[in-house]
Amino acid sequence: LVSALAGLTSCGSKSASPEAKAAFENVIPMPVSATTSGSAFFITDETVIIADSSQEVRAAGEYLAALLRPATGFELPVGGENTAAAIRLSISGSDAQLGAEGYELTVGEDEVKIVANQPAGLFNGIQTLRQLLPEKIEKREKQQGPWEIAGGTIRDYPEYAWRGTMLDVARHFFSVEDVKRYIDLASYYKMNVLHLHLSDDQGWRIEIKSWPNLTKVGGSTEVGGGEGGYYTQAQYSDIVAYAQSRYMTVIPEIDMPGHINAALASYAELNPGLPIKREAGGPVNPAQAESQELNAKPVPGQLYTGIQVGFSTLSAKKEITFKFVDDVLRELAAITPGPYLHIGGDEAAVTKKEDYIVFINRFREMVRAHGKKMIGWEEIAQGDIDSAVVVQYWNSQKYARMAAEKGAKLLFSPAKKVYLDMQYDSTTKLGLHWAAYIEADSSYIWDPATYVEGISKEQIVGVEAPLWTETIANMNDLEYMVFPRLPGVAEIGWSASRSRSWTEYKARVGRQARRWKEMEIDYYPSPLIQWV
Ligand code: TNX
Repeated sequence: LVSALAGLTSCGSKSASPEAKAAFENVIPMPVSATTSGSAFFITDETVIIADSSQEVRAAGEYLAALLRPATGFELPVGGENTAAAIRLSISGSDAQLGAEGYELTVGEDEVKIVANQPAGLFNGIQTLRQLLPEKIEKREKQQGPWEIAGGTIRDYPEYAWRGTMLDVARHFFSVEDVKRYIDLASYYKMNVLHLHLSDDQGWRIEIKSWPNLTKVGGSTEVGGGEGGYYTQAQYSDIVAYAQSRYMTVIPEIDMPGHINAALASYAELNPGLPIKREAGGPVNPAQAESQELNAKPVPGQLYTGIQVGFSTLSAKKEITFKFVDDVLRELAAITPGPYLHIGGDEAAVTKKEDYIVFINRFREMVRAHGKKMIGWEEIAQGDIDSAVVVQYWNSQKYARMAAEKGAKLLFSPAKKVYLDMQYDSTTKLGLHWAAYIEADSSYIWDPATYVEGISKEQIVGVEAPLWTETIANMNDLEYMVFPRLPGVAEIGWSASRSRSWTEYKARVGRQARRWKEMEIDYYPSPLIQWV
């Protein structure tokens, strides 16, 4: 109260405190433009949220109220016109520059206004508003105010349409609650895609009603021999709906024709029965397991809990293979409102090259037949792909260029920069380091538009940071590997490269730690960043 009163000038207008102004200047991802006016707005027990122009705007208002009520203890009713001091959410539709996800946030003395063309823009504006408030706003119990927001204007819209993260729930299973928390953490930084890696050698995590053993057998374990788990279709739909409410699209991945051992262990008839022999020149196991148990040799067709890669394949000779794939893709398409199905396609080291191409081409047809677009890891560039396909670049510039030459769009996930399972340095206990040690600076200092020679910005849909979970078993591990790197990747996707600098960014990210503490995020306190 004292500092709120101190902000009152003689003529009754309120001037912003240095802390509120600092918050205004430290938003991540960095907005396109942000100017402070010198005044301030205070959320009080009289504040109302005006958001009634449509059901979705109303939902955004309710979402905002639910964020603000616990810490402020205020009622914050959501409704229509009112004379009281207000936070007003509205759709204008006439500001082309803002696009589908942009917003304009104006903080005056008596009103906070967020205007956008689409509800997704309002949602993004709300994330910015959260960062303008004192960090204790993130606490779930009532705190002492004042709830000051510095006055000013922020105009903001993203550089890339696709800003995502992948969670590997196959190597270690993560519960529906965990996935929802991850959605909240990623959407806080305006990420809009959640890619779920739903199958791999060690586990099958999505119920397929026509092939029940996939989850019954294939879902029964995980890396290290834990009990694994899977999502029923109803639980998956619950995740999808939760993501939608945060304006995130779920992209489900079934990894094929390699990384398929959990399915082979569930249905013997899918097993090609081949001896394990890698194709000459195929990828080597990148996951250098340190423990013997994790390095255990897989036995074809039996459940596997180690972390070797590149040893399993579907059989292109068996027609049942394609019945299986078609059933899986059909059921998955039916519960996935997003436009994409991810078919994996990586590290098929024991699949013959001619078979691999047959697989990719047939997968592409099936995905199309079920009304979706295909996305796959960079190796699918070898198939007959076109502009309807998205290729996810992770390691090979050659494949990335091959994909671009065929007209495909590229999603950028360079392992050396954005693989969240890579260790920070040689002392990091979790994670792997086959691609690189990736400190906070390295994951931030790169530009998708110039990273691969021969590929320009127009060919890139965006960036995605994958979290592979061979060594990541729970939320604490996850948060430690994800923070502080994920907000940096979110900024690479959102903010123009010309406005980005590590020196400037590291000061902003250092100030986020106070928010992370309130949100109980177990971040890695990188020594490169001054945490304040
Ligand atoms: C490579 S990147 C993989 C994954 C592993 C990861 C470990 C890619 C498409 N495949 O199967 O989990 O390395 O870092």
